[in-house]
Amino acid sequence: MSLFDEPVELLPHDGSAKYWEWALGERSATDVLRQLIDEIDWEQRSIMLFGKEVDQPRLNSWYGDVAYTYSGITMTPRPWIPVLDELREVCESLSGARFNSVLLNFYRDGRDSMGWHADDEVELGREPVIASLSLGAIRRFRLRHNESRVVVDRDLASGSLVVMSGPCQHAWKHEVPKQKSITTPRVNLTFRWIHAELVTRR
Ligand SMILES: O=C(O)CCC(=O)C(=O)O
Ligand SMILES: [Mn+2]
Repeated sequence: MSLFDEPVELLPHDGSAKYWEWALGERSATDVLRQLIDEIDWEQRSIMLFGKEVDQPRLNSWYGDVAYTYSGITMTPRPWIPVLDELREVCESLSGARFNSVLLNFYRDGRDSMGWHADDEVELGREPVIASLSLGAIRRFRLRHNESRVVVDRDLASGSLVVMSGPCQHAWKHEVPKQKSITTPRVNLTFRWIHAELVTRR
């Protein structure tokens, strides 16, 4: 086992965000990235911003066993495909948790981003384990504590994994800011366990 196999803890308190610099074993991150860009049914969704409908600054797609409502949008899941099954197994074995769904985000270049939020929807349960796998361009991931406003920054390598757990989603928010100098794409997969019995109609 190499040093790369050992995760580092990113959070000082109030939950955990473990970071593995390399999670893919013998797999090439470039091959996986290419495969995902080709095989995933990417969608451009819109959100309401100050009463106006605007495109989300990224593409995304939802795979798995149950539907999910995210920022007011209900996503009907697509069935698992082999590459996602394979990546799910990687995430399950490193995190020790199980996942029945994955949200994929495609940041076409550094103008795409994701704003401050927590993954705290009721159907994720009280202290969700979320495994976040990154491929392609190195992008900054930021976590900000809700009370102290302490910020933790980490540039996420291609082939890396972040596993958030415990009270992380209650005590911290996270974002992927725009980085205008980045011209190459990144795909991020967040594996989640959706508790179908907790799904509410909104
Ligand atoms: O792209 C990332 O690293 C984070 C994605 C994320 O936070 C999410 O999908 O909820
Ligand atoms: Mn998130």
